[in-house]
Amino acid sequence: MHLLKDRGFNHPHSAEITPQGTYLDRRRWMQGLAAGAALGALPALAQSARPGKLAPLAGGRSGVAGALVMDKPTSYADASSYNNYYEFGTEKSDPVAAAHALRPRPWTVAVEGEVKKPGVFDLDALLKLAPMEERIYRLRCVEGWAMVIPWEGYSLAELIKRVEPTGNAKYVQFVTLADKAQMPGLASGVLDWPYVEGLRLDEAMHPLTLLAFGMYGEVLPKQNGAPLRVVVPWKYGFKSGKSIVKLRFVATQPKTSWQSAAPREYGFYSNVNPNVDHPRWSQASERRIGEGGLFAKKRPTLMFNGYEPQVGQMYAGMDLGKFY
Ligand SMILES: Nc1nc2c(c(=O)[nH]1)N[C@H]1C(S)=C(S)[C@@H](COP(=O)(O)O)O[C@H]1N2
Ligand SMILES: [Mo]
Repeated sequence: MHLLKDRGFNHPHSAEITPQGTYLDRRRWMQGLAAGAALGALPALAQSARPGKLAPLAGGRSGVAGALVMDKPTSYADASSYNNYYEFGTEKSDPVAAAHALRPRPWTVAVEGEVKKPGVFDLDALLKLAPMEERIYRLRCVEGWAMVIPWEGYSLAELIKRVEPTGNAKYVQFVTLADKAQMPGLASGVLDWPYVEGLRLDEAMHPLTLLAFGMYGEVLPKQNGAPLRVVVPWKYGFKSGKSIVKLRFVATQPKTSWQSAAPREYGFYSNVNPNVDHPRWSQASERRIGEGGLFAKKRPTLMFNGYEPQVGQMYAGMDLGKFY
């Protein structure tokens, strides 16, 4: 209940808001990408008219290679109610129930470490830093389920270029919000807080690495990482940190929360790979959320989550079993 009330929070300024007509046209195009477009368009349009929807946040279709997968998007209802966001609890249904306490404004992102131009960026400045694009990405959770989500944002490289990493910058650490007043899950010791993640600099600069502010043509719901998050589509979902407050450019491989919690299970790279199993389960196949119930057929997991043509070269010569 509180979720519906919560959806009206004041997020983008009017300049960022696209007239609803434009949004609907874009939505039709998006749905047209999916197989069975005529059928698919109906639920999406009905959904866009639901009460209490978030503020529109449109992006032009991305020209980045691989940024628009043809798969049918997961329903907004599933993508915004089946979440991993441990700061709000460890059950899939916890974030949607508890994230109302998150305050996505005012918000700043600090950039520090090995950069020539460190600083603190306000959310409003970040929203205008580069043109928003729509990206339709597969998101694969390490637990074995997957979704297809249309995001709005721009390549993280746009921000990285502006802060000018020094020659010593080899990695980026992402630090996410940890505030007990807003996040009931911090009372649990399940992970080291704040939730931290990291990428090698070339991974962070890859055009597919997205700094996302919205999804499904609206600002990000709190449970999906408002007001901004990273999305790295060829890696397991936990690499895509939500509600980012700091980027640290560093010389050595930074600590990540999941690696600290279970180093044998969660490596720094965590590229989606059907041939490298999790120690406790196979990664050879996956289940798409929203596809039939218990009897839905699993799908084979794709190397690099299907983004091998775009990202495979970054790992040439690496033993992916060792660098899992
Ligand atoms: N701060 C933070 N970011 C996080 C997580 C988290 O618990 N805390 N969970 C990760 C995991 S395991 C996944 S699968 C994705 C889920 O993103 P979604 O809920 O938007 O689908 O967010 C990732 N980002
Ligand atoms: Mo995940």
